[in-house]
Amino acid sequence: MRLFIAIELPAELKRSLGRLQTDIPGARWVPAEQIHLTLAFLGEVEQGVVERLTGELARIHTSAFELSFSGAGCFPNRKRPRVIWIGLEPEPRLEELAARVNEAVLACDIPQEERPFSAHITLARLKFPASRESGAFLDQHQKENLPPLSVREFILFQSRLTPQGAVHTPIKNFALAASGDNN
Ligand code: 2AM
Repeated sequence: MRLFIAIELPAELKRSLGRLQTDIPGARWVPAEQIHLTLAFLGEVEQGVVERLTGELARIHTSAFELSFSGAGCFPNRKRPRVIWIGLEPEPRLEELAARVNEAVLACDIPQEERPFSAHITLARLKFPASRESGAFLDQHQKENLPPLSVREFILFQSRLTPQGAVHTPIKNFALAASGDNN
C-alpha cells in the first residue's frame, strides 16, 4: 500500500486554508478536507513491513506542541513555482518529531528522501509555473491570520490514487505525550 505520515488539521482550519484558493492558471488546489502537514512520504510499502512500521512509530514519545503559521511560500523558487504552500514558524519539537519519524521509517528499510525536512502545508501544485499569478498570491498572503495548530498526534495514512485524485485514509493514529510528561 502507498503510505505517508502526516499531521491532520482541525476541520475549521482546513476550511480556512481552503478559502485561500484562487484562480492561478494550471493550479491544482488540494481539496480543503485533504490539506495536511506531511512528515514523511513512504510510497509503496508491503503489508508485513506496515506492521513493523506501526510498532516503530508507536515507540515515538515526543511531547505535544503548538505550531504558528507564517505566510505563503513556494517550491522550488518564485521564478518557477511548482508547489504553493503555507509555512510554519520554526518549532524544534516539530523538527524532532520529523526526525524520529524518519528514523522509524529507515529502521524498517523504507528508503527516504535525502532532502532535509522542510515544514510546509501544500495548498496547490502547479502544472506549469504561472509565476506572475503565483507571485501575486504569495505577496497577498505574506502573513496569514490563522489560529495556532495544536499537535497532539500524528497519523499513518494510506493514499490511494484514483482517476478522481488521491484518496487519503487514516490507518493508525499515534498520540504524542501530553506537554510536561517525561519522554
Ligand atoms: P506535501 O504535499 O506536503 O509535499 C501524500 O502524497 C503527501 O506526501 C503529499 O501531500 C506530499 O506532501 C508528500 N509527498 C512527498 N513526496 C511525494 C511523492 N513523490 N509523491 C507523492 N507525494 C509525495
